[in-house]
Amino acid sequence: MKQTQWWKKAVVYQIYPRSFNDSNGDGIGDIPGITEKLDYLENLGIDVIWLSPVYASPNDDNGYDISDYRAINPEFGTMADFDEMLAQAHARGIKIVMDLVVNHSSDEHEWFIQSRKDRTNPYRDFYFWRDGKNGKPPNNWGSVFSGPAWEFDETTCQYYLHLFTRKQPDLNWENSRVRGEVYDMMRWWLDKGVDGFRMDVISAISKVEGLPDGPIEEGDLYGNFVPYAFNGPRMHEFIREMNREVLSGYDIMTVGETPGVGVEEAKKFANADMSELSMIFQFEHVKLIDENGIKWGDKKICVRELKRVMAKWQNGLEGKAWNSLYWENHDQPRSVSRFGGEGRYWEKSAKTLAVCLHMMQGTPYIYQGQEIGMTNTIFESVRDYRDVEQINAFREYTEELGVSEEDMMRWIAKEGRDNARTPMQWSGAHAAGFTDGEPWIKTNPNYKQINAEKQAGDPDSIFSAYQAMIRLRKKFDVVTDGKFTLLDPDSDKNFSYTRETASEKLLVICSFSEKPITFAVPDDMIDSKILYCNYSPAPSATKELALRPWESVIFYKKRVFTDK
Ligand code: TEU
Ligand code: CA
Repeated sequence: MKQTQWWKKAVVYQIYPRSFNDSNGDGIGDIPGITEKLDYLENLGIDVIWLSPVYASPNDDNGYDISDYRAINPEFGTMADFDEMLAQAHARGIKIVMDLVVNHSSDEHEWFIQSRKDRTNPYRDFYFWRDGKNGKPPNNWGSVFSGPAWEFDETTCQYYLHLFTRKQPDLNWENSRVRGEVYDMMRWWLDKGVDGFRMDVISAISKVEGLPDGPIEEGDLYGNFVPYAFNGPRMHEFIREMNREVLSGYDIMTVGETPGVGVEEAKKFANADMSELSMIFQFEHVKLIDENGIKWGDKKICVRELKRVMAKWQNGLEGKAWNSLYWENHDQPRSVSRFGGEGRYWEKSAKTLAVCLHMMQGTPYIYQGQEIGMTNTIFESVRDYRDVEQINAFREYTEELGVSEEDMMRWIAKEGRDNARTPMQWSGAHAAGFTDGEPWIKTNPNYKQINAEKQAGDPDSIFSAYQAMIRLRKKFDVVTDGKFTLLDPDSDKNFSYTRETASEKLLVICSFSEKPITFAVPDDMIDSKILYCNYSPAPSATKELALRPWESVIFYKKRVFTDK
């Protein structure tokens, strides 16, 4: 199959189905609800939908715990609804990429049900079963969602490994039967016509033999599994095998979710030779807030650091591999709250974040609601939480680690995943127009001010800014192909860069400041043409450019050559 790399020119929109649009009033977003909104997405201009999991699941982690990889969760609809959505999307030229969650399954998957029955069951080795050590788990690893990464099972008196919740047992990729089953299932979806996969924690599928104890920091309850579970010895071997067995047979897009992966590993994962995946999601820019790998705290993001990380990835993969570009997803807080300015500069900063991300090299991702500037929510009580990570972390921090409830409420409001999972704000009607019933999670109280209905027809809206960024990408090849150079790396006030090819050059200037600042336009871009500004009137490209708070400007120039 010829691999056309169409995804280099594409813009992806992520849907978290549970929170997107409810068609039948049960308070849970569903597949017919997505089909209803395809016109909205076509109008936005996106090319691809990445659909968070819609498979059968007991929902311990909202669908990231799958009990049947070939069935649709009845809460979301039927397989016929899925086929209809796929056909309707394709009719509009929109592709659909599925979430592939195969580092682990649900404990209610048939493989695990078999596996836990007895030590000699043919499925036993589909998972990691180990004896305990003196009444304790086999090693000191902690789970991502609090507590130990091991669960004792009385049926056979052994422990099984789960890097995430105890209802998400890790699949044993060392077993070639596991890999064979996964590849079969992938071909089944691809033959149905889906356009690719986003691969959940794919950097964790190879674990170091012997599963050694992880390093443990003072004050920590558990050891860190990262050195032994991420970037494992056989990771690239498995992905290359998957590529040969499955991916190379289709002209699709693949994106690996790869926490813990740096530029060097990424060059293998997303190599231009197409031997592994199309691209990966790196985590460095969204982990800048973490201290010692821990996301709960009061640390602030520094613009200079953000620029350094983004530039490192832009330059590091240049000509060798392909970047993905994202500020948000269903695991991250809202970008306007995290990197921008809520309040007075909400709109300007949301637009500037759009400009800053979409003019970089790579495939941009828009998370549902980002295109209208949805913000972090307000948690009045712990009972508002739905996310297993938040619920467990609140308990662990306040009960075992001596953190005050007040601090933990504040940290979760800042970094918690439920910020991204409040219902999509369609209108100012009941429950933001998301459902006629009671939503499964509270609506962000600001839906009367921030909603899609208000913005979709307004040429000055954040929505229109996203449309404009998508149009620019389609119109100017330099947005896809241009080499990235960061300008003014030491400034904490602006995030600016150029993109250039042999025939075109872009200058992208983004103020990340609430105060007026000035910016020195490089000589060769003085008097260049303006393509976009989030203020009017737009400035012209003079040597000393005065930028208004959170102003963003894009200048463009065709390059002129003289024959030698
Ligand atoms: O996330 C994997 C992951 O390592 C992190 O993004 C992590 O969930 C987050 O940082 C916790 O703060 C993927 C999915 O995107 C996530 O929704 C799932 O919960 C997780 O895998 C398990 O499937
Ligand atoms: Ca529903």
